[in-house]
Amino acid sequence: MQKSPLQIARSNYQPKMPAALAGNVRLAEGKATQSVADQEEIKKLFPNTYGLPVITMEPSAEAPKAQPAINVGVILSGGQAPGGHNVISGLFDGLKRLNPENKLYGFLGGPSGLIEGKYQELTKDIIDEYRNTGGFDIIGSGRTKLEETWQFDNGIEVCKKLGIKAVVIIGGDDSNTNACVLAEYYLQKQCGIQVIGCPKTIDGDLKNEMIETSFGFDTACKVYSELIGNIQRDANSAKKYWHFIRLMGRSASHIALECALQSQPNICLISEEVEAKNMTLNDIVEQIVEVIVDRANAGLNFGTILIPEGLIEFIPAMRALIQELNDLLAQNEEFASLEGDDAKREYVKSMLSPSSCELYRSLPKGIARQLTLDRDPHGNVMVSQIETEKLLIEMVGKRLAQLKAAGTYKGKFAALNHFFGYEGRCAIPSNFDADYCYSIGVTATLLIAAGKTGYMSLVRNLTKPAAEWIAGGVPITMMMNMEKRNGKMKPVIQKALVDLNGAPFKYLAAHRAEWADANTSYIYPGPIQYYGPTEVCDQPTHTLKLEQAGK
Ligand code: FBP
Repeated sequence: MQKSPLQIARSNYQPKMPAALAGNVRLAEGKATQSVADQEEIKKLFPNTYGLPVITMEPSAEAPKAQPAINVGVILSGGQAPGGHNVISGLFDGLKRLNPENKLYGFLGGPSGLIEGKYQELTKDIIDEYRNTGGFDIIGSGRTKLEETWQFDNGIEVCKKLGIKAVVIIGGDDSNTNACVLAEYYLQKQCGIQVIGCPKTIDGDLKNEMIETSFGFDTACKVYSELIGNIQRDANSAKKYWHFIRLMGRSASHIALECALQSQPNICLISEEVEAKNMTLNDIVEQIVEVIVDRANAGLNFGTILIPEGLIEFIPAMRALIQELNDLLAQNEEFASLEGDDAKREYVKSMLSPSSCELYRSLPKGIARQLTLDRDPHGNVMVSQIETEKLLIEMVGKRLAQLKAAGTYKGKFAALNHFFGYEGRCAIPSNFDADYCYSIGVTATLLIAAGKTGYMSLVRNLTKPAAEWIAGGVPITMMMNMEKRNGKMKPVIQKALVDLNGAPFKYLAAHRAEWADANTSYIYPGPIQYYGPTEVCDQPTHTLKLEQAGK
Protein backbone atom coordinates (compact mmCIF):
# COMPACT_ATOMS: atom_id res chain seq x y z
CA MET A 1 0.00 0.00 0.00
CA GLN A 2 1.43 3.41 -0.96
CA LYS A 3 1.67 5.96 1.85
CA SER A 4 2.15 9.70 2.12
CA PRO A 5 5.20 11.02 4.03
CA LEU A 6 2.87 12.06 6.88
CA GLN A 7 1.35 8.56 7.05
CA ILE A 8 4.83 7.07 7.28
CA ALA A 9 5.89 9.53 9.96
CA ARG A 10 2.71 8.98 11.98
CA SER A 11 3.16 5.22 12.04
CA ASN A 12 6.26 5.84 14.15
CA TYR A 13 4.57 8.24 16.57
CA GLN A 14 4.64 6.94 20.14
CA PRO A 15 1.50 8.12 21.96
CA LYS A 16 2.05 9.91 25.26
CA MET A 17 0.46 8.21 28.29
CA PRO A 18 -0.41 8.87 31.94
CA ALA A 19 2.76 8.38 33.99
CA ALA A 20 0.81 6.06 36.31
CA LEU A 21 0.43 3.53 33.50
CA ALA A 22 4.15 3.34 32.76
CA GLY A 23 5.05 0.89 35.53
CA ASN A 24 3.20 -1.42 37.92
CA VAL A 25 -0.34 -0.39 38.67
CA ARG A 26 -2.81 -0.98 41.50
CA LEU A 27 -6.55 -0.35 41.22
CA ALA A 28 -7.93 1.92 43.95
CA GLU A 29 -11.69 1.64 44.46
CA GLY A 30 -13.90 4.56 45.50
CA LYS A 31 -17.34 4.54 47.13
CA ALA A 32 -20.45 2.81 45.78
CA THR A 33 -22.06 4.84 42.97
CA GLN A 34 -25.61 5.68 41.87
CA SER A 35 -27.13 6.30 38.46
CA VAL A 36 -27.60 9.96 37.45
CA ALA A 37 -31.38 9.58 37.65
CA ASP A 38 -34.14 6.98 37.93
CA GLN A 39 -32.08 5.06 40.51
CA GLU A 40 -34.77 2.55 41.48
CA GLU A 41 -35.54 1.48 37.90
CA ILE A 42 -31.88 1.27 36.85
CA LYS A 43 -31.00 -0.71 39.98
CA LYS A 44 -33.78 -3.17 39.24
CA LEU A 45 -32.68 -3.59 35.62
CA PHE A 46 -28.97 -3.97 36.48
CA PRO A 47 -28.89 -5.86 39.80
CA ASN A 48 -25.30 -7.09 39.26
CA THR A 49 -23.64 -4.03 37.73
CA TYR A 50 -25.41 -1.28 39.67
CA GLY A 51 -23.61 0.69 42.38
CA LEU A 52 -20.06 -0.44 41.55
CA PRO A 53 -17.25 1.89 42.69
CA VAL A 54 -15.23 4.24 40.50
CA ILE A 55 -11.71 2.89 39.95
CA THR A 56 -8.46 4.85 39.79
CA MET A 57 -5.18 3.35 38.55
CA GLU A 58 -2.31 4.21 40.86
CA PRO A 59 1.39 3.44 40.57
CA SER A 60 2.36 0.44 42.66
CA ALA A 61 5.69 -0.82 43.98
CA GLU A 62 4.42 -4.38 43.74
CA ALA A 63 5.08 -6.35 40.56
CA PRO A 64 1.87 -7.83 39.12
CA LYS A 65 1.23 -11.55 39.60
CA ALA A 66 1.85 -13.60 36.48
CA GLN A 67 -1.44 -13.73 34.58
CA PRO A 68 -2.57 -16.75 32.57
CA ALA A 69 -2.94 -15.97 28.85
CA ILE A 70 -6.34 -14.55 27.85
CA ASN A 71 -8.14 -13.75 24.62
CA VAL A 72 -10.06 -10.50 24.20
CA GLY A 73 -12.51 -9.40 21.49
CA VAL A 74 -12.99 -5.81 20.35
CA ILE A 75 -15.92 -4.15 18.55
CA LEU A 76 -16.07 -0.74 16.87
CA SER A 77 -19.62 0.52 17.06
CA GLY A 78 -21.44 3.41 15.37
CA GLY A 79 -20.03 6.36 13.48
CA GLN A 80 -16.32 6.66 12.82
CA ALA A 81 -14.27 8.86 15.15
CA PRO A 82 -10.56 9.68 14.84
CA GLY A 83 -8.50 7.59 17.25
CA GLY A 84 -10.41 4.29 17.15
CA HIS A 85 -7.37 2.51 15.75
CA ASN A 86 -5.31 3.81 18.65
CA VAL A 87 -7.74 2.40 21.21
CA ILE A 88 -7.18 -0.94 19.50
CA SER A 89 -3.39 -0.54 19.39
CA GLY A 90 -3.45 0.45 23.09
CA LEU A 91 -5.49 -2.68 23.80
CA PHE A 92 -3.06 -4.83 21.82
CA ASP A 93 0.06 -3.42 23.50
CA GLY A 94 -1.57 -3.50 26.92
CA LEU A 95 -2.55 -7.15 26.50
CA LYS A 96 0.89 -8.16 25.25
CA ARG A 97 2.49 -6.36 28.18
CA LEU A 98 0.37 -8.40 30.59
CA ASN A 99 1.27 -11.63 28.86
CA PRO A 100 2.85 -11.99 25.39
CA GLU A 101 0.58 -15.00 24.80
CA ASN A 102 -2.59 -12.89 25.11
CA LYS A 103 -4.57 -12.55 21.88
CA LEU A 104 -6.82 -9.82 20.51
CA TYR A 105 -9.67 -10.62 18.13
CA GLY A 106 -11.51 -7.94 16.18
CA PHE A 107 -15.21 -8.53 15.47
CA LEU A 108 -15.92 -7.42 11.93
CA GLY A 109 -18.48 -4.81 10.90
CA GLY A 110 -19.59 -3.72 14.38
CA PRO A 111 -21.70 -5.56 16.98
CA SER A 112 -23.09 -7.89 14.29
CA GLY A 113 -19.58 -9.42 14.05
CA LEU A 114 -19.99 -10.77 17.58
CA ILE A 115 -23.47 -12.13 16.93
CA GLU A 116 -22.57 -13.72 13.61
CA GLY A 117 -19.13 -14.91 14.61
CA LYS A 118 -17.27 -12.80 12.04
CA TYR A 119 -13.84 -12.02 13.39
CA GLN A 120 -10.17 -11.69 12.68
CA GLU A 121 -7.20 -12.13 14.96
CA LEU A 122 -5.34 -8.83 15.19
CA THR A 123 -1.63 -9.58 14.96
CA LYS A 124 1.31 -7.22 15.37
CA ASP A 125 1.64 -6.76 11.60
CA ILE A 126 -1.98 -5.66 11.29
CA ILE A 127 -1.84 -3.37 14.34
CA ASP A 128 1.37 -1.73 13.12
CA GLU A 129 -0.35 -0.83 9.83
CA TYR A 130 -3.03 1.12 11.69
CA ARG A 131 -1.21 2.89 14.52
CA ASN A 132 -2.13 6.60 14.71
CA THR A 133 -4.34 6.43 11.61
CA GLY A 134 -7.90 7.70 11.24
CA GLY A 135 -10.85 5.54 10.27
CA PHE A 136 -12.36 2.33 11.57
CA ASP A 137 -11.30 0.23 8.59
CA ILE A 138 -9.09 -2.12 10.61
CA ILE A 139 -12.21 -4.18 11.44
CA GLY A 140 -15.09 -1.98 10.25
CA SER A 141 -18.01 -0.64 12.29
CA GLY A 142 -21.79 -1.02 12.36
CA ARG A 143 -24.92 0.16 14.13
CA THR A 144 -26.58 -3.14 15.04
CA LYS A 145 -28.22 -2.73 18.42
CA LEU A 146 -27.40 -5.50 20.88
CA GLU A 147 -30.65 -5.90 22.77
CA GLU A 148 -32.14 -9.34 22.18
CA THR A 149 -31.36 -12.36 24.31
CA TRP A 150 -30.64 -14.51 21.26
CA GLN A 151 -27.94 -12.00 20.21
CA PHE A 152 -26.30 -12.17 23.64
CA ASP A 153 -26.45 -15.99 23.59
CA ASN A 154 -24.89 -16.13 20.13
CA GLY A 155 -22.14 -13.88 21.52
CA ILE A 156 -21.49 -16.41 24.31
CA GLU A 157 -21.13 -19.24 21.78
CA VAL A 158 -18.74 -17.21 19.61
CA CYS A 159 -16.66 -16.13 22.62
CA LYS A 160 -16.52 -19.71 23.92
CA LYS A 161 -15.29 -20.94 20.55
CA LEU A 162 -12.50 -18.34 20.56
CA GLY A 163 -11.74 -18.62 24.27
CA ILE A 164 -12.60 -14.95 24.72
CA LYS A 165 -12.70 -13.74 28.32
CA ALA A 166 -13.63 -10.12 27.66
CA VAL A 167 -15.29 -8.02 24.99
CA VAL A 168 -14.40 -4.34 24.56
CA ILE A 169 -17.04 -2.17 22.91
CA ILE A 170 -15.80 1.11 21.49
CA GLY A 171 -18.86 3.28 20.95
CA GLY A 172 -21.08 6.24 21.81
CA ASP A 173 -23.82 6.52 24.42
CA ASP A 174 -26.09 3.96 22.77
CA SER A 175 -23.31 1.42 22.18
CA ASN A 176 -22.04 1.77 25.72
CA THR A 177 -25.58 1.27 26.96
CA ASN A 178 -25.49 -1.98 24.97
CA ALA A 179 -22.16 -2.81 26.60
CA CYS A 180 -23.74 -2.47 30.01
CA VAL A 181 -26.79 -4.55 29.11
CA LEU A 182 -24.45 -7.25 27.80
CA ALA A 183 -22.24 -7.10 30.92
CA GLU A 184 -25.29 -7.52 33.13
CA TYR A 185 -26.62 -10.45 31.10
CA TYR A 186 -23.26 -12.23 31.08
CA LEU A 187 -22.98 -11.83 34.84
CA GLN A 188 -26.49 -13.21 35.30
CA LYS A 189 -25.59 -16.17 33.09
CA GLN A 190 -22.26 -16.57 34.92
CA CYS A 191 -20.57 -17.27 31.61
CA GLY A 192 -17.31 -15.60 32.61
CA ILE A 193 -17.25 -12.98 29.85
CA GLN A 194 -16.45 -9.42 30.93
CA VAL A 195 -17.59 -6.37 28.97
CA ILE A 196 -15.75 -3.04 28.96
CA GLY A 197 -16.84 0.13 27.10
CA CYS A 198 -14.75 2.96 25.62
CA PRO A 199 -16.12 6.52 25.09
CA LYS A 200 -16.21 7.29 21.37
CA THR A 201 -18.08 9.89 19.34
CA ILE A 202 -17.17 13.00 17.43
CA ASP A 203 -20.45 14.48 18.74
CA GLY A 204 -18.92 15.16 22.15
CA ASP A 205 -22.18 14.27 23.89
CA LEU A 206 -20.82 11.31 25.84
CA LYS A 207 -19.37 13.24 28.76
CA ASN A 208 -20.26 13.69 32.38
CA GLU A 209 -18.85 14.09 35.84
CA MET A 210 -16.32 11.32 35.13
CA ILE A 211 -15.83 11.26 31.34
CA GLU A 212 -14.38 14.65 30.36
CA THR A 213 -14.75 14.14 26.62
CA SER A 214 -15.38 11.41 24.09
CA PHE A 215 -12.55 10.65 21.70
CA GLY A 216 -12.71 11.98 18.15
CA PHE A 217 -14.37 15.26 19.14
CA ASP A 218 -11.02 17.02 19.28
CA THR A 219 -9.83 16.00 15.81
CA ALA A 220 -13.20 16.40 14.09
CA CYS A 221 -13.68 19.92 15.49
CA LYS A 222 -10.17 20.90 14.45
CA VAL A 223 -10.82 19.69 10.90
CA TYR A 224 -14.15 21.54 10.64
CA SER A 225 -12.67 24.68 12.20
CA GLU A 226 -9.89 24.68 9.64
CA LEU A 227 -12.49 24.47 6.85
CA ILE A 228 -14.64 27.19 8.43
CA GLY A 229 -11.59 29.41 8.79
CA ASN A 230 -10.73 28.87 5.13
CA ILE A 231 -14.28 29.75 4.13
CA GLN A 232 -14.17 32.85 6.31
CA ARG A 233 -10.98 34.01 4.63
CA ASP A 234 -12.63 33.44 1.25
CA ALA A 235 -15.76 35.29 2.36
CA ASN A 236 -13.68 38.17 3.64
CA SER A 237 -11.74 38.26 0.35
CA ALA A 238 -14.60 37.93 -2.15
CA LYS A 239 -17.11 39.78 0.06
CA LYS A 240 -20.12 38.40 -1.77
CA TYR A 241 -21.48 35.27 -0.10
CA TRP A 242 -23.24 34.30 3.08
CA HIS A 243 -22.10 30.79 3.98
CA PHE A 244 -24.62 28.62 5.83
CA ILE A 245 -22.56 25.81 7.35
CA ARG A 246 -24.28 22.86 8.98
CA LEU A 247 -22.11 20.81 11.31
CA MET A 248 -22.52 17.20 12.34
CA GLY A 249 -23.10 16.30 15.94
CA ARG A 250 -26.57 14.74 16.07
CA SER A 251 -28.69 16.29 18.87
CA ALA A 252 -26.11 18.20 20.84
CA SER A 253 -24.50 21.41 19.55
CA HIS A 254 -21.05 20.75 21.04
CA ILE A 255 -19.36 20.61 17.63
CA ALA A 256 -20.93 23.86 16.42
CA LEU A 257 -20.05 25.56 19.70
CA GLU A 258 -16.45 24.35 19.69
CA CYS A 259 -16.00 25.37 16.05
CA ALA A 260 -17.42 28.80 16.88
CA LEU A 261 -14.94 29.17 19.76
CA GLN A 262 -12.13 28.26 17.37
CA SER A 263 -13.17 30.38 14.37
CA GLN A 264 -15.47 33.20 15.63
CA PRO A 265 -18.14 33.20 12.91
CA ASN A 266 -20.79 35.93 12.54
CA ILE A 267 -23.54 33.66 13.87
CA CYS A 268 -23.55 30.31 15.63
CA LEU A 269 -26.92 28.80 16.44
CA ILE A 270 -27.09 26.59 19.51
CA SER A 271 -29.98 24.14 19.52
CA GLU A 272 -30.15 23.92 23.30
CA GLU A 273 -30.64 27.71 23.49
CA VAL A 274 -33.34 27.59 20.82
CA GLU A 275 -35.20 25.08 22.96
CA ALA A 276 -34.66 26.96 26.22
CA LYS A 277 -36.01 30.16 24.67
CA ASN A 278 -38.88 28.25 23.09
CA MET A 279 -37.99 29.70 19.70
CA THR A 280 -39.87 28.99 16.50
CA LEU A 281 -38.36 28.54 13.08
CA ASN A 282 -39.45 32.10 12.30
CA ASP A 283 -37.69 33.44 15.41
CA ILE A 284 -34.46 31.84 14.19
CA VAL A 285 -34.94 33.33 10.74
CA GLU A 286 -35.53 36.79 12.24
CA GLN A 287 -32.39 36.48 14.34
CA ILE A 288 -30.30 35.67 11.25
CA VAL A 289 -31.98 38.36 9.16
CA GLU A 290 -31.22 41.01 11.76
CA VAL A 291 -27.49 40.32 11.53
CA ILE A 292 -27.56 40.20 7.72
CA VAL A 293 -29.38 43.54 7.55
CA ASP A 294 -27.01 45.19 10.03
CA ARG A 295 -23.98 44.00 8.13
CA ALA A 296 -25.53 45.05 4.82
CA ASN A 297 -26.06 48.54 6.27
CA ALA A 298 -22.32 48.63 6.89
CA GLY A 299 -21.71 47.50 3.30
CA LEU A 300 -20.84 43.91 4.25
CA ASN A 301 -22.91 41.46 2.23
CA PHE A 302 -21.10 38.37 3.44
CA GLY A 303 -20.70 36.26 6.51
CA THR A 304 -20.71 32.84 8.11
CA ILE A 305 -23.42 31.05 10.03
CA LEU A 306 -22.85 27.80 11.90
CA ILE A 307 -25.86 25.52 12.26
CA PRO A 308 -25.83 22.40 14.45
CA GLU A 309 -27.28 19.45 12.56
CA GLY A 310 -29.76 18.67 15.33
CA LEU A 311 -31.27 22.17 15.31
CA ILE A 312 -34.59 21.15 13.87
CA GLU A 313 -35.24 18.68 16.72
CA PHE A 314 -34.87 21.46 19.30
CA ILE A 315 -37.49 23.78 17.91
CA PRO A 316 -40.28 22.80 20.32
CA ALA A 317 -43.04 22.47 17.69
CA MET A 318 -40.67 20.49 15.45
CA ARG A 319 -39.68 18.25 18.34
CA ALA A 320 -43.34 17.42 18.96
CA LEU A 321 -43.74 16.61 15.27
CA ILE A 322 -40.60 14.43 15.21
CA GLN A 323 -41.71 12.64 18.39
CA GLU A 324 -45.06 11.86 16.79
CA LEU A 325 -43.29 10.66 13.66
CA ASN A 326 -40.91 8.48 15.73
CA ASP A 327 -43.85 6.80 17.47
CA LEU A 328 -45.83 6.54 14.25
CA LEU A 329 -43.02 5.11 12.14
CA ALA A 330 -41.55 2.67 14.71
CA GLN A 331 -41.95 -0.75 13.09
CA ASN A 332 -44.81 0.56 10.95
CA GLU A 333 -45.16 -2.01 8.18
CA GLU A 334 -48.10 -0.22 6.58
CA PHE A 335 -45.99 2.92 6.04
CA ALA A 336 -43.03 0.89 4.84
CA SER A 337 -45.18 -0.89 2.27
CA LEU A 338 -46.48 2.34 0.67
CA GLU A 339 -45.04 3.11 -2.76
CA GLY A 340 -43.84 6.62 -3.59
CA ASP A 341 -43.34 9.87 -1.65
CA ASP A 342 -46.87 11.18 -2.25
CA ALA A 343 -48.60 8.14 -0.77
CA LYS A 344 -46.28 8.27 2.25
CA ARG A 345 -46.92 11.99 2.70
CA GLU A 346 -50.71 11.51 2.60
CA TYR A 347 -50.52 8.62 5.07
CA VAL A 348 -48.41 10.66 7.51
CA LYS A 349 -50.76 13.66 7.22
CA SER A 350 -53.76 11.46 8.00
CA MET A 351 -52.13 10.11 11.19
CA LEU A 352 -50.66 13.26 12.77
CA SER A 353 -52.32 15.46 15.39
CA PRO A 354 -53.79 18.69 13.91
CA SER A 355 -50.95 20.97 15.13
CA SER A 356 -48.18 18.63 13.95
CA CYS A 357 -50.00 18.08 10.68
CA GLU A 358 -50.16 21.82 10.06
CA LEU A 359 -46.43 22.19 10.69
CA TYR A 360 -45.63 19.16 8.53
CA ARG A 361 -47.67 20.63 5.66
CA SER A 362 -45.96 24.02 5.99
CA LEU A 363 -42.46 22.57 5.51
CA PRO A 364 -40.84 22.39 2.10
CA LYS A 365 -41.68 18.90 0.76
CA GLY A 366 -38.04 17.83 0.67
CA ILE A 367 -37.53 18.59 4.37
CA ALA A 368 -40.84 16.94 5.32
CA ARG A 369 -39.74 13.80 3.45
CA GLN A 370 -36.34 13.83 5.16
CA LEU A 371 -38.16 13.79 8.51
CA THR A 372 -39.83 10.50 7.64
CA LEU A 373 -36.69 8.68 6.46
CA ASP A 374 -35.72 5.48 8.30
CA ARG A 375 -34.60 5.86 11.91
CA ASP A 376 -31.28 4.38 12.97
CA PRO A 377 -31.42 1.10 14.91
CA HIS A 378 -31.60 3.08 18.18
CA GLY A 379 -34.75 4.91 17.02
CA ASN A 380 -32.97 8.25 16.38
CA VAL A 381 -34.07 10.40 13.48
CA MET A 382 -31.09 10.64 11.10
CA VAL A 383 -30.46 14.36 11.42
CA SER A 384 -27.38 14.20 9.23
CA GLN A 385 -29.78 13.72 6.30
CA ILE A 386 -31.97 16.75 7.04
CA GLU A 387 -30.73 19.77 5.11
CA THR A 388 -31.55 22.49 7.65
CA GLU A 389 -29.04 24.86 6.08
CA LYS A 390 -31.03 24.85 2.83
CA LEU A 391 -34.29 25.35 4.69
CA LEU A 392 -32.82 28.39 6.45
CA ILE A 393 -31.38 29.85 3.23
CA GLU A 394 -34.81 29.56 1.64
CA MET A 395 -36.64 31.16 4.57
CA VAL A 396 -34.05 33.90 5.13
CA GLY A 397 -34.05 34.70 1.38
CA LYS A 398 -37.85 35.10 1.41
CA ARG A 399 -37.80 37.35 4.46
CA LEU A 400 -35.04 39.55 3.02
CA ALA A 401 -37.02 39.87 -0.21
CA GLN A 402 -39.98 41.14 1.84
CA LEU A 403 -37.77 43.65 3.64
CA LYS A 404 -36.29 44.76 0.36
CA ALA A 405 -39.77 45.34 -1.05
CA ALA A 406 -40.60 47.37 2.06
CA GLY A 407 -37.39 49.40 1.57
CA THR A 408 -35.78 48.37 4.89
CA TYR A 409 -33.07 46.17 3.39
CA LYS A 410 -30.82 47.39 0.64
CA GLY A 411 -28.16 44.71 0.57
CA LYS A 412 -27.48 41.76 -1.74
CA PHE A 413 -28.08 38.24 -0.48
CA ALA A 414 -26.24 35.39 -2.17
CA ALA A 415 -25.95 32.27 -0.03
CA LEU A 416 -23.95 29.06 -0.26
CA ASN A 417 -24.63 25.93 1.76
CA HIS A 418 -22.14 23.51 3.27
CA PHE A 419 -22.36 20.43 5.44
CA PHE A 420 -19.28 19.29 7.33
CA GLY A 421 -19.48 15.88 8.92
CA TYR A 422 -17.91 12.99 7.11
CA GLU A 423 -14.88 15.20 6.30
CA GLY A 424 -13.75 15.03 9.93
CA ARG A 425 -14.72 11.60 11.15
CA CYS A 426 -11.74 9.72 9.75
CA ALA A 427 -9.04 12.38 9.85
CA ILE A 428 -5.61 11.39 11.12
CA PRO A 429 -6.10 11.76 14.90
CA SER A 430 -4.65 14.87 16.48
CA ASN A 431 -1.91 14.26 19.04
CA PHE A 432 -4.57 14.71 21.72
CA ASP A 433 -6.82 11.99 20.28
CA ALA A 434 -3.88 9.71 19.44
CA ASP A 435 -2.62 9.93 23.04
CA TYR A 436 -6.05 9.84 24.68
CA CYS A 437 -7.21 6.83 22.68
CA TYR A 438 -4.06 4.82 23.21
CA SER A 439 -4.35 5.47 26.96
CA ILE A 440 -8.02 4.42 26.93
CA GLY A 441 -7.02 1.15 25.25
CA VAL A 442 -4.23 0.37 27.72
CA THR A 443 -6.54 1.25 30.64
CA ALA A 444 -9.19 -1.14 29.33
CA THR A 445 -6.69 -4.02 29.48
CA LEU A 446 -5.95 -3.26 33.13
CA LEU A 447 -9.68 -3.30 33.94
CA ILE A 448 -9.95 -6.66 32.18
CA ALA A 449 -6.92 -8.06 34.01
CA ALA A 450 -8.56 -7.06 37.30
CA GLY A 451 -11.72 -8.97 36.37
CA LYS A 452 -13.92 -5.86 36.02
CA THR A 453 -17.08 -5.79 33.93
CA GLY A 454 -19.77 -3.20 33.19
CA TYR A 455 -17.12 -0.45 33.32
CA MET A 456 -16.10 2.23 30.88
CA SER A 457 -12.39 2.84 30.47
CA LEU A 458 -11.69 6.29 31.87
CA VAL A 459 -8.86 8.78 31.34
CA ARG A 460 -9.25 12.25 32.83
CA ASN A 461 -7.39 15.43 33.88
CA LEU A 462 -7.08 15.96 30.13
CA THR A 463 -6.14 19.65 30.05
CA LYS A 464 -2.88 18.75 31.80
CA PRO A 465 0.11 17.19 30.00
CA ALA A 466 -0.53 13.52 29.21
CA ALA A 467 1.87 12.34 31.91
CA GLU A 468 -0.51 13.85 34.50
CA TRP A 469 -3.66 12.24 33.10
CA ILE A 470 -5.52 9.97 35.50
CA ALA A 471 -6.64 6.53 34.31
CA GLY A 472 -9.36 4.35 35.76
CA GLY A 473 -12.82 2.96 35.21
CA VAL A 474 -16.35 4.21 35.73
CA PRO A 475 -19.36 1.90 36.17
CA ILE A 476 -21.60 2.43 33.15
CA THR A 477 -24.76 2.28 35.27
CA MET A 478 -23.58 5.47 36.98
CA MET A 479 -24.26 7.41 33.74
CA MET A 480 -27.71 5.97 33.08
CA ASN A 481 -31.29 7.20 33.18
CA MET A 482 -34.60 6.12 31.64
CA GLU A 483 -35.60 7.59 28.24
CA LYS A 484 -38.23 6.90 25.61
CA ARG A 485 -36.79 5.02 22.62
CA ASN A 486 -38.80 3.56 19.74
CA GLY A 487 -41.93 4.34 21.76
CA LYS A 488 -40.77 2.50 24.94
CA MET A 489 -38.98 3.58 28.15
CA LYS A 490 -35.42 2.19 28.14
CA PRO A 491 -32.31 2.51 30.32
CA VAL A 492 -29.76 4.61 28.41
CA ILE A 493 -26.63 6.61 29.11
CA GLN A 494 -27.71 10.21 29.61
CA LYS A 495 -26.68 12.35 26.64
CA ALA A 496 -24.77 15.52 27.53
CA LEU A 497 -26.27 18.48 25.74
CA VAL A 498 -24.68 21.94 25.70
CA ASP A 499 -25.02 23.39 29.20
CA LEU A 500 -26.30 26.95 28.87
CA ASN A 501 -24.79 27.73 32.27
CA GLY A 502 -21.45 26.20 31.30
CA ALA A 503 -18.32 28.22 30.51
CA PRO A 504 -18.11 27.35 26.76
CA PHE A 505 -21.63 28.62 26.00
CA LYS A 506 -21.18 31.64 28.26
CA TYR A 507 -18.05 32.57 26.33
CA LEU A 508 -19.98 32.43 23.06
CA ALA A 509 -22.87 34.42 24.52
CA ALA A 510 -20.49 37.09 25.79
CA HIS A 511 -18.73 37.51 22.43
CA ARG A 512 -21.28 36.80 19.71
CA ALA A 513 -22.53 40.39 19.34
CA GLU A 514 -18.98 41.48 18.65
CA TRP A 515 -18.49 38.58 16.16
CA ALA A 516 -21.74 39.43 14.35
CA ASP A 517 -20.72 43.04 14.10
CA ALA A 518 -19.51 44.87 11.03
CA ASN A 519 -15.85 44.41 11.95
CA THR A 520 -14.96 40.83 11.18
CA SER A 521 -13.46 38.96 14.11
CA TYR A 522 -12.72 35.79 12.19
CA ILE A 523 -10.00 33.44 13.37
CA TYR A 524 -8.31 31.19 10.81
CA PRO A 525 -7.17 28.13 12.81
CA GLY A 526 -5.36 26.36 9.95
CA PRO A 527 -4.80 22.59 9.69
CA ILE A 528 -4.02 20.22 12.56
CA GLN A 529 -0.31 20.18 13.28
CA TYR A 530 1.29 16.95 14.39
CA TYR A 531 4.92 18.03 14.77
CA GLY A 532 6.13 21.21 16.37
CA PRO A 533 5.74 23.20 19.57
CA THR A 534 3.35 21.79 22.14
CA GLU A 535 1.17 24.95 22.19
CA VAL A 536 0.47 24.30 18.50
CA CYS A 537 0.28 20.50 18.48
CA ASP A 538 -1.02 19.24 21.82
CA GLN A 539 -3.83 21.63 22.74
CA PRO A 540 -7.18 20.13 23.75
CA THR A 541 -10.44 21.74 22.61
CA HIS A 542 -11.51 25.20 23.83
CA THR A 543 -14.60 23.48 25.27
CA LEU A 544 -12.51 21.22 27.49
CA LYS A 545 -10.22 24.03 28.57
CA LEU A 546 -13.10 26.36 29.47
CA GLU A 547 -14.99 23.58 31.26
CA GLN A 548 -11.99 22.46 33.28
CA ALA A 549 -10.90 26.03 34.09
CA GLY A 550 -14.13 26.44 36.06
CA LYS A 551 -13.44 23.36 38.25
P1 FBP B 1 -22.03 8.10 16.73
O1 FBP B 1 -23.04 8.71 17.64
O2 FBP B 1 -22.26 6.67 16.47
O3 FBP B 1 -20.63 8.37 17.18
O4 FBP B 1 -22.18 8.80 15.31
C1 FBP B 1 -21.89 10.13 15.12
C2 FBP B 1 -22.40 10.67 13.82
O5 FBP B 1 -21.29 11.07 13.05
C3 FBP B 1 -23.39 11.81 14.02
O6 FBP B 1 -22.73 13.03 14.23
C4 FBP B 1 -24.19 11.75 12.75
O7 FBP B 1 -25.48 12.32 12.91
C5 FBP B 1 -24.28 10.29 12.48
O8 FBP B 1 -23.14 9.71 13.05
C6 FBP B 1 -24.31 9.95 11.03
O9 FBP B 1 -24.57 8.59 10.89
P2 FBP B 1 -24.15 7.71 9.63
O10 FBP B 1 -22.68 7.46 9.77
O11 FBP B 1 -24.92 6.46 9.83
O12 FBP B 1 -24.47 8.48 8.41
